[in-house]
Amino acid sequence: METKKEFLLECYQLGIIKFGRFTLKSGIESPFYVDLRPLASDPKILKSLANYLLDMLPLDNFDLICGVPYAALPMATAMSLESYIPLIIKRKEAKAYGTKQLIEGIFKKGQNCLLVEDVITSGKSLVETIEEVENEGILVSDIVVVLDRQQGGKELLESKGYKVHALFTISEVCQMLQDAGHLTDEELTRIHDFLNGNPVKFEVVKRISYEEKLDLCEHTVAQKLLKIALEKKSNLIVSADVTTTKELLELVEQVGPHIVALKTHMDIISDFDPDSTILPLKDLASKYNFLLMEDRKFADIGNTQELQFSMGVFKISNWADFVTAQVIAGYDSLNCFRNVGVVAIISMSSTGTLTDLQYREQAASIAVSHPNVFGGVSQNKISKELLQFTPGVNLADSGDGKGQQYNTPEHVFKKIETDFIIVGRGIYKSEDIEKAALRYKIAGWNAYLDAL
Ligand code: S5P
Repeated sequence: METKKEFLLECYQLGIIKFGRFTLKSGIESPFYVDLRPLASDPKILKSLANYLLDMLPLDNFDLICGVPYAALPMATAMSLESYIPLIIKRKEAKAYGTKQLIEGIFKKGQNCLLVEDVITSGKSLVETIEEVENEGILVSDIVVVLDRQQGGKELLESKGYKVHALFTISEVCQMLQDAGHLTDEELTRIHDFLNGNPVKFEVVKRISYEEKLDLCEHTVAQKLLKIALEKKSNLIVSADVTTTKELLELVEQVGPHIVALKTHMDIISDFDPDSTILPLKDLASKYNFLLMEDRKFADIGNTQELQFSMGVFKISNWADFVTAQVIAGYDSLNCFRNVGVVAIISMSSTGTLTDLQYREQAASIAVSHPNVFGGVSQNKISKELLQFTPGVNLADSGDGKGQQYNTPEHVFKKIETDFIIVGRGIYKSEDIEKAALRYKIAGWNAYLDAL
């Protein structure tokens, strides 16, 4: 079985929790908004959810299950199917005709009923529901909820002698989402302030423009990239993960006019040849005005990296404008990349990446201080002095089944203030490659403008 965190991330993809600025029914402004109803639209998730909830409970204690209408009805039904505990249904209002009963289904007075609720906030509506169920002669001792918003509900019910079992608390959810790169440090602080009853500051911090970045970033490659971005009104980098020279050059002919840089993994080109692969590529780069980014992700000691960079079949130093490198081997390992720019890998887009907060902070501090480094590949906001590159961008998919996790251009420009999006399969696997490139270019540029 997947971990609770993996399960949460799957649920998150259904859009059950949103971060921003929301006005609640009470008029209060909240930094997050929760709606668990979409969980019922994914049968696999609903079934897992039922089992996660059942696993927390002393099941022998219950004769009946009842969901609080409406969001918890499918959850209670799924739990009943998984546990064989009979379901009863509580109406929102008693029928005005016929039997006038409030509870539908077969039950006897004195039976103990497990109540299921999606979210517990203040707990007041649950108290009312419990009363209505108890008025029918049914006993209630336990309530199971998917999410505890930690706004006093659990305490209120416990003070009345009920046991509340919550699968997740909002703090736990936010921490998991932050670890997975879906929530910034500022958003997390705002949520903690909100939960602690402190005033929440919603000031909208505008992201910095490419013009302002031109003043901040001195590295010549950074300057070139920013100027191309402004000229072409593009922040798109295409990841050309194709495996032959022919495919590579055909791809570039189509995407060239729309990109600021072409990202390659030259070691996957099966017929690589400096003359027939690199020379025409260089020509296309000057024809369409874009830079060449070799995504080699160097990760060795300086001496080995120096050899990998300038020797071997690919002789990257002869043609790349900039390269990616891990910082795992430390500051000095990056000294060998002379005459090119380096983009440091600060965090990764894949599930289970080891680039946690502590790693990211250390990686960023090397990146900011090293003169060869002008940027970082990151899924989180990084220092303004670096150009930020974000892969894992796709308008259609949320993942690839192999660990890749996707975000939209909107998310990465607004939430993590990236400077360049890196798109691979979203473009080169598309039926009309040129159209797809244009679509991502426009989406990226508009998302950048919207974030300003
Ligand atoms: O964290 C990362 C870093 C990189 S550079 N996640 C990534 O996906 N990449 C690269 O971006 C990856 O090696 C691939 O070349 C590209 C993403 O491709 P896509 O097809 O998933 O868009």
